[in-house]
Amino acid sequence: PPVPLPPLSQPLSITHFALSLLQSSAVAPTTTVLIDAASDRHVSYENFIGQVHSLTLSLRSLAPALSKGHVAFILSPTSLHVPVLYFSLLALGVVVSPANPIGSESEIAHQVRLTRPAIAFATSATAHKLPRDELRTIILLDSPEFLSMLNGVRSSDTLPDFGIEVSQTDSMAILFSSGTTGRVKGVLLTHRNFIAQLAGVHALRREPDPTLPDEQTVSLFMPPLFHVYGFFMLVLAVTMAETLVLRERFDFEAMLRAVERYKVSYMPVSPPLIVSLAKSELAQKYDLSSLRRIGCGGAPLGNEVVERFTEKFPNVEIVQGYGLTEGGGVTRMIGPEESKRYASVGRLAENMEAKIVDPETREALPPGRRGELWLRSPTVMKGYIGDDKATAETLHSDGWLKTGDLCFFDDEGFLYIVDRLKELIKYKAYQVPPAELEPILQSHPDIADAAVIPYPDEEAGQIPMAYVVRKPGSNINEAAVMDFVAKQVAPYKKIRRVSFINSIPKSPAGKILRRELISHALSS
Ligand code: AYL
Repeated sequence: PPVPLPPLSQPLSITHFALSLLQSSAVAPTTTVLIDAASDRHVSYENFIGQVHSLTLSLRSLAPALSKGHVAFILSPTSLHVPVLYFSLLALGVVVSPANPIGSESEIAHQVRLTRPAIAFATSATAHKLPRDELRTIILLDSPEFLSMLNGVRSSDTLPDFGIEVSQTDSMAILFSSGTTGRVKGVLLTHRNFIAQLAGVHALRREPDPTLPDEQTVSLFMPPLFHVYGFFMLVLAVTMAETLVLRERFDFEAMLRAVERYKVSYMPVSPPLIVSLAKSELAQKYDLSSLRRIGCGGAPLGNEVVERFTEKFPNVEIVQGYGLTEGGGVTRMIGPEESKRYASVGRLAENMEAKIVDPETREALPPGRRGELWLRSPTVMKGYIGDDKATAETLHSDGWLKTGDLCFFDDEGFLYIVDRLKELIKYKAYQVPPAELEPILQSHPDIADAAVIPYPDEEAGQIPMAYVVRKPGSNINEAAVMDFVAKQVAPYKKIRRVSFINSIPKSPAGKILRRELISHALSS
């Protein structure tokens, strides 16, 4: 039976909603919820809720006080502590803002300026990247102080309400995305956004699936927990009483070993991992027979890749989903028949409205016609924090969100992603905004002008490519350009291809004509 959306007037944090769904699944409290694959540490449901309970009490009595509406900035690799931290902060109404721990210092400083956190959580490996003078309190997740905050309550089967009234419309998280244009922005999400999404998916996943044996689902988590995909999949997995296997860093062979060791049945991934599984000889060395289903989202998945993968793993079903930070998970596939439609990303999720809009005339188009996908749903963000202009350009007052993706629907409601209209480059499903790299290139004394575009790549999907105009007299080469940028950005944002050109094509208003550069790159 579908889970009804709770009335909007009811105060409810995402933590309390998720745990109430967990309780309705009648899971044994001793069932394992979290496993750290590197150390083989196991945490049971009652210990998890006990840690959340304990940490929430500790955080509430911090001095200086941490209270509802404050922002907590989190800079940590995946660990067993991150889920506990999320659930505790959210129970208190504190807004969580997790950032990529491999970000550069200037990227992180920009994110801290956007979110104005009251507190930051880091690890002894990441803390040095935080701008100390802008942060009153920094707590290290691998410190004895934090461990003692977790251990005040040994185990617990329910979470008290802590006397804090969290409205569903209260802010819940600030995640990072560049949207359709420009630099990284803070995407403000509410508790309601995740509640609506959980209610929708929970309804689907509870439908009996005759192809799956009735046993504990063990999920191995590939997407990072700071990204909307990993963050949401984490909350969902707890809600569904799954066992979650976490790994601090990605390592292909360690991943195969973990699938074998923990009999993993489900993995949410992004396309590059399916490419690796389809191509790698290593996969043959491990017993992966427990694997039933792979969820894939975040970037386009090629047909040939799926065919190759299916030949090699005929018993593993690939269920594609499409989504974006600003709007949550938008589509999904249900069951083996639907998931054979390789070219489609599935049908609309619960509570989601969509239209295909002609980018020029803004006219809504019928099935079969291509245009920009617009979305309206209770999962859509409140806006970009502190950026009314970008919010107004993306989110219309009547609730429609422009995705910047070129798409069409077929007659049966299946969605197909054709291309990306927005500037965004996706390197292995990571966001690379050209607007961040262009000013860096332009700051080089030998560079007169520059533009960055996506270039197709089999393994990564796309790589960032720079078109560079040299200053008169300069003979700066490809390697020097790449090196200059690499020193200033996170590794996934590096420029990996350079071409020199006499001038960057621009519109009369000075906008870079990226389409022209992309056609130029593809034809040469
Ligand atoms: P962001 N196929 C093609 N392109 C995709 C797909 C897909 N399946 N999924 C995402 N994209 C692109 O904010 C598209 O251009 O979130 C989209 O606008 O980092 C952009 O990536 C959004 O990038 C899920 C499944 C959340 C996916 C997600 C969103 C992950 C990416 C929950 O269940």
